[in-house]
Amino acid sequence: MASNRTFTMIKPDAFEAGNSGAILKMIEEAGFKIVAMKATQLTQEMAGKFYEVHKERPFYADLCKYMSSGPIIAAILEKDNAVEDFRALIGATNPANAAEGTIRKIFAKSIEANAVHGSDSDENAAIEGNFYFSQFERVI
Ligand code: DGI
Repeated sequence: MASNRTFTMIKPDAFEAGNSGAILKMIEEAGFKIVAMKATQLTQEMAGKFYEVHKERPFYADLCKYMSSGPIIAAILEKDNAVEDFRALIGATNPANAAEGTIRKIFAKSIEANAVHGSDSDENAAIEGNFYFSQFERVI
């Protein structure tokens, strides 16, 4: 059975543009409950740890620099079929390929500055949520 939680970040481009509220509204209207949330800023080193799975990819250094370039919002979201449904809500990695009405289509600036993160598996959702939140910082 699919887990009912996923993990998201509102990335520096969307935070800086003042789009956090509008994005969170879309998330809630799509049926997700916010069960943990914080505003924070990653160091380049922490971004490197978060994106360690991508460390062999050519864009890794740029990605870590970008993700530590300004504040973000990290959150754990709850809904049936959370991971898959949230990936559908955010749209393709490259906003040029994202479907109409998706968060990335509306708010992303580029393939790198693409407004939001969404976990790609139940396993990664748990790992990523635990990266940011202790047991006491989330709804049980
Ligand atoms: O799961 P996604 O965020 O949709 O995509 P991913 O896991 O393949 O990549 C993680 C992030 O890395 C993505 O949100 C933005 C960045 N990225 C992915 N592909 C490229 C990229 N950044 C650059 N500059 N170029 C890429 O080709």
